[in-house]
Amino acid sequence: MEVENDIILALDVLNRTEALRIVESVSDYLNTIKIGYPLVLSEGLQSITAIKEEFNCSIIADFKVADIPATNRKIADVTFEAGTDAIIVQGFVGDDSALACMNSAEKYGKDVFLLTEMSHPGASMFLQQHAEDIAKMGVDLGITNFVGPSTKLDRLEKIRSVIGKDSFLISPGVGTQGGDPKDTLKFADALIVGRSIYLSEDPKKAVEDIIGSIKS
Ligand code: NUP
Repeated sequence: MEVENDIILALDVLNRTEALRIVESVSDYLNTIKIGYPLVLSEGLQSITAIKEEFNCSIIADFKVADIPATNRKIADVTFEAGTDAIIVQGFVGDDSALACMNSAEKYGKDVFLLTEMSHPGASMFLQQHAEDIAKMGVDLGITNFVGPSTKLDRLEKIRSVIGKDSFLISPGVGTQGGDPKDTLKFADALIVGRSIYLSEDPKKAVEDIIGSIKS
């Protein structure tokens, strides 16, 4: 996936008109948008289709898919039918559940991102202890796209060492959650940034500031 300026916008707004306005304002700089439950549960899966059609951008559906294989397969199929380019899948549910999403992605010619460890403090309670095993499971399955936290760079470095330098690693937690853009890119290929951009009075300027801090 070619992520322009190494920044993925997390579009966690609840209104389609606002979503379109924000994407429009940053479209000179960004070509990859992550859409999750907030927008899709508010405005439907068609909001993915609408944004994709209007801006011709890549869409990553952040559904953190975490069910039994048969249900995962249905979720992934419906998501790809809507025009999504990639889907984020939880690894902790095990290889058969991840494989169901991979099979769907293969059928539609799309991608799976495997979520290894999460960026929030509570992730240290359960998920962190298994993150490297989850990453290893992904490698063994042939997954090449991963998600890891920018808020814990030592953990991000470990995940990178498990998945190897050629895997594609995207990292949420930059900005509002405390992660630093430039430091994160020492280990990740692209940043996921939400509130620091979409809550800004000037989202375009917010993106320019992040690009500036990456280049500084
Ligand atoms: O571990 C994760 N942390 C995280 O924040 C995995 C995620 N997918 N996310 C998502 O990234 C989160 O749901 C939100 O969409 C985005 C971060 O947004 P923000 O903290 O920059 O506003």
